[in-house]
Parts: sequence; structure tokens; C-alpha cells
Amino acid sequence: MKKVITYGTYDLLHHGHVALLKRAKALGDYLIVGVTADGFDKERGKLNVSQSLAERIENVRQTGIADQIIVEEYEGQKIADIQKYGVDIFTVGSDWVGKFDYLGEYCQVVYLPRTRGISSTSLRTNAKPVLKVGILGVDSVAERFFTAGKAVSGMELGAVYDADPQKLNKFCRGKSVLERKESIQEVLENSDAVLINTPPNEHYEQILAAIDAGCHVICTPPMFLTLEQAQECYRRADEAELVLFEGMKTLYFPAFEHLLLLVKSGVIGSVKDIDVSCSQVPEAMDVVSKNKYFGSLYDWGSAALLPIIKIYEAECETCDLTSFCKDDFSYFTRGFLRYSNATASIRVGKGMKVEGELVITGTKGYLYVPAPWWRTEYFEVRTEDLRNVKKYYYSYEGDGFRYMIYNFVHAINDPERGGFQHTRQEVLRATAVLEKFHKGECTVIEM
Ligand code: C2G
Repeated sequence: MKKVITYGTYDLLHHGHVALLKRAKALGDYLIVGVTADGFDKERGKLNVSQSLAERIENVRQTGIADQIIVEEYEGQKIADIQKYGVDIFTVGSDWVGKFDYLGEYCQVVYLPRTRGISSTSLRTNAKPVLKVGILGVDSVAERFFTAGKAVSGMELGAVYDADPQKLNKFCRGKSVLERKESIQEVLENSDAVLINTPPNEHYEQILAAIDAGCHVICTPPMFLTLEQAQECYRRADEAELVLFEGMKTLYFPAFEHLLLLVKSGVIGSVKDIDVSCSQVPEAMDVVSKNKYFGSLYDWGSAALLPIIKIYEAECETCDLTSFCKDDFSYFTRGFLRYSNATASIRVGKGMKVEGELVITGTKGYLYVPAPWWRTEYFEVRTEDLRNVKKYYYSYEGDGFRYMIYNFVHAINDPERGGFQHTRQEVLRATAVLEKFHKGECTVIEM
């Protein structure tokens, strides 16, 4: 008996998938179909899958073509499956030509013609209009947004503006999809949603202008400088039924998501202390240090507070901040936060370097994320028995930005299903700490 194996996501099963399954079956006598698990799709950067694994398996089962259905959970499983099931032929559509030649060592590899004019992506995007996303403020964040945005279906980048025409020219070079605009207003008028990537002191007015123009907003953190600003923006966004989304990329990394779930499940016991550090010494420190809103706590505060706010889910009772400053620019801030039965500390640097790690201390053990923890890829759960360290590693497609952008688009297109992993209350809690600093409630040490 000739055994054939093929793999796929089979989201919103369509005639292209069915044709492929039929051709695959015709290659032999027995067809095994591997359906990708949600986690594996996420890992290989396929984020827009709209049906659950159970629904997708059911799609394949109902075709009646598969003799056996298995789940594909990890990179490298194909070799194991071929050996385990005694497979003679591996096959997949021609969009993968060359990618699976390495399996030739284990069985015959056949690339079958792909059906033209149909794809899960086109079915998904036909259901919703494609969002036109504009950009205000260009720099390395906008570059990453641009690159990652191309991988997220349901949106396309268009209008872009920066107050510095030279930077804008440089950014637009070679990116033919972008339309250079002469003002913020022009970007807003030509967009359904906008990335606000300007200094934090400009956010408030730009968010309100975006809401007035009917644009959803994704804003680089910190979105707000004061609670009053936050409340006003949320009120206006609610009235206009628009999404206000803080672009906190770390939150959407699969590893960070898993870390939070592990902590909540009690693996390290009851959490009593969290110690977070983040820092950066930019190349152009002389330019950066001219704008106080690029300083330590403005720049890193929201990120550093993220694990604390997510894990404690409460208001802090006291928050003491001490900052090293020169000419009104903060190079380093240390904060101590006391909760009713726990503590936390943050150390954030801009133009001063600190080991960027995260340590979450509990009654049974601690969770350690090495630097740079905000690009969470790897972490360890450690307990008294050092032979029993549990290590967790995740790989990413791209630099992780696309997970955040996907959640933003999802929050707009499918609010019922969720997509907001950052609640309003959490944003407000971080804003409260920043507001203290912004209003000068901070001990200053002159550099
Ligand atoms: N397919 C096709 N014609 C289309 C669309 C898809 O022949 N118009 C084929 C693909 O080439 C693939 C199968 O249908 O062989 C499943 O497609 P997807 O669900 O898009 O899965 P894919 O991401 O291609 O996963 O480990 C997973 C596999 O590598 C393939």
C-alpha cells in the first residue's frame, strides 16, 4: 500500500484545498492529512487563521478524502511523521516548491499544482474591507511597522507624514505603496486607522484629531501623559466607536503571553516582588537628549510597568520615583511600587545602561527572563532545586511586531472576539505612574 502525506492549515476550506487533497490522494492508496495546530501556525507567522483547530479538522474530515487526520504541532515533525507512519510520498502545493526538498532523504517529494485565484486570505479579506493605515512620525519603529504590516492581511499602509521632510523622504524611498502627505490632517483624511509614532507630548492632540477624522488609533507607548488626557480620549473614542490601541509589542509575543499564564497558574506560588529593568543608549544621544519626552521614564515606563500591572492587577498604594537628570532630561529613573501585599521595582535608562532583565519572585520559586526581556523569546522557571530549572524557548517570524499589528486589526474588525489584551484599566494604571513623574513628583539627582 502506497502511503501519501500532506499538511496544511485548511482555514475556511475552499475548492483549492479540496483539489489538492484529491490530487494527493490520487498519488497513492492511503492519504494522511496533517492539520496545523494553532500554536504552530503562530510560530511560523501565520496569524490570520480564523477557524479553530477543531473546525479545521472537521473541514478536512467532511471532504471524505483523508484516510487519517493528524495534528502538526512543531517544526521538524514532518520527518518524525514520515518515519512513524511509513510514508512513501510527501506532497504539498506548488507554492512550497523547493522548501521541502530536504524530506527527499526519507521519502519521495511531490509538489502539486496549486489552484489559481483562491486562497484563505482572499476569503478572509473579502469579508471585511481592507483597512487603510496611515503613519504619523517616521523612525525605526515606523520601519518595523511597515515591514511587519505587509505580513498582516486586512490592512494596507498608505498615507504618511513627518514634520521633518528629510526623514520623510528617506522613509518613503523604495516604498512605492506609501503616499507622502503634507500634513497630519491629510494623513487622517486618507486613512481608516493611523499609527501615531510621534513624541509623547504630541499624542493627546493627535489622538483627538484622529478621532474627529474617524480614524482608529494605534499609538506608541506611552499613549497618554495624564489620566485626564486618557479619560477624555477614551470617552471621545467610545462616542465615535473607534479603537484606541496602545502599541505595546511585548504584550503580544507568544512567549510573554505564556509567561503570564504560567505565573497566574501558580508555578512560582504567590508573587511577592517583581523587578524590571530596561535601558537604551541611542547612537544619537546628543539629539535625543534635547527632547525631555524621550527621557528614561517617558520612553521605557510603560514597558517596565507592563509585567507589574499585568501580574498584580491592582492599584499600587505608593510609588516612589528617583531620577538622574541633566537639563530637564532624565537619563535614569528608579521606581519603587508598594502594593497591599507585594512590591515591585523598575529601573529604566536612556543614555544609561542597565541589565535589561525581568525577575518575578514568588513563594515557590521565581521566573527569570534575561535581557532584553521586552523581546521575550526565552525564560526560565527556577525553584530551590536547581537541577529542576524549566526552560521555555519561542521562535518568531519577523521581529514580533506583526503579532501586535494583527491584534490591532483584529480589535477593529472583530471586537466581539476580542484582541485587546491590554485593558483600559491597565493603561490607566501605567498612566498614573507616568503622570506622577510628568508632574514632578519625583526626587531628582542632578547628573
Ligand atoms: N493550496 C492549493 N491551492 C490554493 C490554496 C492552497 O493547492 N489555492 C494548497 C497548499 O499549497 C497546501 C494546502 O492547499 O498544500 C493547504 O494550504 P494552507 O491551508 O494554506 O496550508 P499551508 O500554509 O500551505 O501549510 O506545515 C504546513 C504545510 O507546510 C502547508
